[in-house]
Amino acid sequence: MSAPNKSYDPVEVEALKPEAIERMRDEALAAFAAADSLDALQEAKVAHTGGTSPLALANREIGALPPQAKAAAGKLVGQARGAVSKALAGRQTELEAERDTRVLVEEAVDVTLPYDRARAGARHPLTTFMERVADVFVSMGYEVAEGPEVEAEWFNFDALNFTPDHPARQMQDTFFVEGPKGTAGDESGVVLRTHTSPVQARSMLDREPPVYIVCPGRVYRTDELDATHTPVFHQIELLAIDEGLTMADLKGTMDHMVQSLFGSDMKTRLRPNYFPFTEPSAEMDMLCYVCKGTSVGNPDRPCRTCSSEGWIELGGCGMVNPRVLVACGVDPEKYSGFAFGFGIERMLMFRHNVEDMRDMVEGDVRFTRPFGMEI
Ligand code: FA5
Repeated sequence: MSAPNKSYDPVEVEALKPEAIERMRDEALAAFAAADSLDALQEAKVAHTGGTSPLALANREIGALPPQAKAAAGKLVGQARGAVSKALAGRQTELEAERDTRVLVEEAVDVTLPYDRARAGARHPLTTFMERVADVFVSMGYEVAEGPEVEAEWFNFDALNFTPDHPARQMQDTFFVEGPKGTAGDESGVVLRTHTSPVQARSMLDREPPVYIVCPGRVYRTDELDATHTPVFHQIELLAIDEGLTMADLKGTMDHMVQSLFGSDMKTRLRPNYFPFTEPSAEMDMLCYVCKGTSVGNPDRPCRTCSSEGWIELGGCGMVNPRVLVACGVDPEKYSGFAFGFGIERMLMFRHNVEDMRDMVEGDVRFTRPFGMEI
């Protein structure tokens, strides 16, 4: 810095000449404009606005000027520094915006990409749906009952009024664990239960009436695996034994079930059928929950869910045969009861438009995942 000008003589300071200040300003502006990153801008900032920058040094020279020249020089340097600060702030804002845009692109996360982390498991939709159905009956006061999957032939067939020559007892329908009744001189063979109905007999023998039970469980038949059959599947059995029960109670109970599961405007219908353990017996259908019957005779609005039948087959039902009541120690003069049994796989198929039952049993998580993480 030059020595103070005590004599008040005009002094020519090179660094304070207007053209010098202008050059310093323009060099600073050019350096900021050329900075292509925030780091480069920081370097230019130090070089052109720092304590040893040309403009800062020029500013210090003002002190050496005679008083009458100080104001003009101060104004000149001040304007130049103001322009430099403004340009610096402007470039800073531009580069920060560029950085933010780049970061948003470079660090964007594609949330649809599959990721490596092990996914939390969830229960199979068959299990959760079976429990949901059972819950409908639990909320009506029914008790959940269980029975063995490896079952005595007596419970699976005899107690349920299947005659010894009933076709269901044949090897081609039933998995025998120990030979059919009589083959080895045994009282009763041992089977993989072919339905959940033996739990009816077990429940009546275990409990005093009234009996209200719901039994979800796995059953086995020698059916080939195809789009609508599997050799291992699930059923839900319902049994109510009390004084004065009629088919009207059965139908009312089933209407409540379909309304709980499919909507309040649902209803059921009965078609005559035969089961050895119920009399009378019926097949129960529910109104198609998709078309509500409007597709019947209406070729313009075909329904895939019910094949335009208007109704969907639910399962078998009827009033418990008095012979079964007697075999299970219940007085048929005092008590009557109804029973109902249906397949969970078939119900899950039409409820969720599953076209092939094999998808349910093959264990591919791409089938189960859309059902969510219900646990
Ligand atoms: C029975 O098993 C009777 N126990 C039902 C019953 C209970 C009637 C109480 C009266 C009183 P059925 O053989 O029709 O009935 O089988 C019932 C349901 O099991 C069928 O409607 C069907 O949904 C399902 N089902 C039968 N075989 C298979 C199979 N191989 N794969 C998947 N589901 C099946």
